[in-house]
Amino acid sequence: MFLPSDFKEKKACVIGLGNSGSSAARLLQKQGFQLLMSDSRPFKEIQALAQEIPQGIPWEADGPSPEALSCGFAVKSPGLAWRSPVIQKIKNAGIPIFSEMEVALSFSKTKQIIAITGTNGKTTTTALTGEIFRQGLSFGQNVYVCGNIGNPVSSCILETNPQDYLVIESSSYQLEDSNFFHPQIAAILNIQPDHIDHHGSFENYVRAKARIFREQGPLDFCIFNSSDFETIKLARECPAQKLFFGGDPKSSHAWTNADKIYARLNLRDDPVSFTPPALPGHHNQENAMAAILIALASKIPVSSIQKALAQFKGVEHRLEEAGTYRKIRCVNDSKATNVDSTLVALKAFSEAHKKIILILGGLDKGSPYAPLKPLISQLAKAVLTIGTAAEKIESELDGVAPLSHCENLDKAVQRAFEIGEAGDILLLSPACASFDQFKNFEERGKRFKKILENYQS
Ligand code: UMA
Repeated sequence: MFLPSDFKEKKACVIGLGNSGSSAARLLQKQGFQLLMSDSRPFKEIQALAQEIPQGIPWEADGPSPEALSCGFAVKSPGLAWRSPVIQKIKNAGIPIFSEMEVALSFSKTKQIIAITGTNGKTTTTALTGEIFRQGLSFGQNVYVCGNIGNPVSSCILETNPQDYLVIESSSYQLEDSNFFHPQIAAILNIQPDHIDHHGSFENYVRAKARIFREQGPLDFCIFNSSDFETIKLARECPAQKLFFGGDPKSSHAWTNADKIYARLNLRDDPVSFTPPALPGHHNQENAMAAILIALASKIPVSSIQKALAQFKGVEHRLEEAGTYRKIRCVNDSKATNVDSTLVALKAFSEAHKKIILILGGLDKGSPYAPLKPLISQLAKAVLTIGTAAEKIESELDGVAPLSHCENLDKAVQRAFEIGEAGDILLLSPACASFDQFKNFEERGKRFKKILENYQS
């Protein structure tokens, strides 16, 4: 456990110059720590990141240097794998390593922590939960939405007060690094194979997810998806009070029926009905069920929950309506960086028989694309491939739908408007990471929306 007082006189080595690293450095600088930031990438590649580094903090490329290896403790960015050479070197030097999230939480004034994980849906559920809390909190209370969603916990932790709430989107990377993380309310939305390259195996990935409830006790809540096999398996080992969504109404705390969500905290209670947000797909109803149960467990008034659900418009880059151009509906799902996420997107358009023009590709993450075959053959008019994964995708999806090798997003969109007709849906849901051609999935999604503007008429 990171106790700031134990390390006050020691120099911190913050590993990784990304979003987490620079936020953690800012936080530690404000707390008076001596610092060195270290990135193992070469200077040329991190020059741009270095511009974000707070003034007065020394940093290095090509790390870790002997200076970094003589620091008193290290703060790890979530994307660095434990078996990466830089982490191994720091470990071998006997330097204690703490995660950005746990270092940040050691400065938290609130213990009211909500954590949401899952292979898919965690960003939407986290954002929706934040909206519900914003509607429902009392005067003087604040909610901070942070974590994997893009604001590191370090970026807001010093603003918190004891009455506030933290709603943390927790990735498997962050959970894997957690040793004392103790959310009062946790939710596991679903678990499908993902990030095997980082964790080494699916089993390790599942074990990382299970850390979300490891420190919980009988006064805490953990929410599980009854229709997700791996999630339900984990529920057996959870020490908190368990709430289930999506199963049989008799044994569930939340379920759907005729476009309504019914929810209750106690199986003996009558359920309250809610209208889910106007977002496509059953998965979004699952996200809403989880957010409603989190809110009920936090005693947020039902009327505030209803209001937030009605106002929620979804999250950028996640099945985001990007406009209609030349009578083709365009949907930006750039956040779909794995096959399962693309499956979720296709299921959201299950009525669109042979109308989907799907852009797939980017940086391959090692999972097979074959699970996409049934839905692609049912729904896709064409598949347009981009990025370094294109050839693998083409060979695995050969014969399922007409395939077009487009190299990049500009060419894919151009091709889509050549073959598309009124009423078609152009869906960017790449099933791949973006790093071969973009900085991140956000840049890919924004680029998609920008390119579409060329097709106004
Ligand atoms: N680096 C090294 N050595 C290495 C590898 C990386 O020095 O061997 C350096 C890189 O050069 C870079 C830094 O580490 O400077 C990157 O650190 P990072 O990968 O932890 O990225 P951050 O910018 O800190 O962003 C992280 C999350 N990224 C990952 O977990 C990969 C962001 O989630 C998160 O929003 C942010 O912290 C704030 O909490 C992104 C993500 O893709 C959205 N997450 C994955 C997902 O959702 O599937 C888990």
